Amino acid sequence: MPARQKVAAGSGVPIPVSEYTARRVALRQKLRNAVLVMEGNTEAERGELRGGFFQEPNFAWLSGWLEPGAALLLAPADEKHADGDLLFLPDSDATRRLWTGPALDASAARAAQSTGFGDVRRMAHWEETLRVLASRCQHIYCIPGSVTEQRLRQAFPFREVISVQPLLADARMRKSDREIAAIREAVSITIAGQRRAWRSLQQSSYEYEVAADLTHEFLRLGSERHAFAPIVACGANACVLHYSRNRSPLRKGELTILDTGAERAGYCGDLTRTIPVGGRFSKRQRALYDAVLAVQKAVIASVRPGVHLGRQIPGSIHQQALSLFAELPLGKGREPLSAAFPHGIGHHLGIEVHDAHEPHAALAPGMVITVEPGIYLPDEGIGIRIEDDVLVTATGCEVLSAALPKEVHEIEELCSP
Ligand SMILES: [Mn+2]
Repeated sequence: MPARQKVAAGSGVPIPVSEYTARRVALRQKLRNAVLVMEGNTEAERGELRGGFFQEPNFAWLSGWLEPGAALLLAPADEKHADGDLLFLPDSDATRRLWTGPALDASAARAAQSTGFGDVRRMAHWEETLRVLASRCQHIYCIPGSVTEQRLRQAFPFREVISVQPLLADARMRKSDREIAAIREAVSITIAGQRRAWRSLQQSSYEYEVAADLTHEFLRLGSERHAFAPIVACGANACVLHYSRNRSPLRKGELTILDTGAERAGYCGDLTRTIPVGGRFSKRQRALYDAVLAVQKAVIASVRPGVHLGRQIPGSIHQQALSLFAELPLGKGREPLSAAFPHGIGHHLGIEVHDAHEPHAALAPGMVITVEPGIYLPDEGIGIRIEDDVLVTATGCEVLSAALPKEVHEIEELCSP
């Protein structure tokens, strides 16, 4: 194992407010006679006592504003709506300061400058401004399924309320250089956590001890939190795809799936390795592992602009993985492994671990996806998944997590006592 990696405190890759402004400018150009209405999460939402306040991801992506109780309005980028880049903030009164600390509000002299919005107003002016903007536009865009959507339908029965999701997903799929830099950091911390977890797996008695070491390594290296509940799944537990109880004993000779991701500067990593407890693969485990690895490498070699990810799309990398598994009759009764591959080949990665995406969009440069074939044989107590994070480039792809070994001999070497 290498010496512990050092990361200076606070050396994240914050996205500057100018980039958030640019995101809104680009979106406003697509609004066409519609106003976009979005409310951030409030403190009452999302169980913040357990996990801390968490901003609604679309709101965070579009505003960079991570405090509760805010809202925004965007109008089309035309002459009629030159003033259409508005952030609304709750007043920072004595009660708010007592419970949540000092926060910028609309009365601050540099509110617009420090948030990058054209105009920052008090939340008290929200309803009135919304009415004015909505009266000028034919449609209202919002996040489907949100409380905002219900309220808009009641307040504006003669306006068409439509989903902004396709527009946002289209923009969010293509990562900027700064977003890619943040993902690289998240991936690098995730790699450090994986390496530590492999070692921990050989010294621990329970899955949760490994999860604890993983968490320690992530936070120590400056990750804000887990991108998702870490999966440490030994033996048959590995066949439960989103297993995260992590309460079972580790049994020597069984394979353990470690599926985990650090969040860094708001962006996620997501890596899976399958590691034997005791550090050695059995012959059967090795044959299955090498099959999954071969499929994963073949799929990664196909990732390039123009290729599709989706399960249903003919010729997609998902279908490629399925047909490769179909040629591998490695089930207990020599059935093809395709029957043991139940989930998608991967997903987009960004500020959310399963990031916003348009299901029918082809891959394009700047997109970041995971490639994670897996097979699950509960009768044998074997689940195997191998997952890397991959950046689509102009000519192919770059494996952002290439520094984390995945060959059997490398794993056995690194896990040997
Ligand atoms: Mn994943």
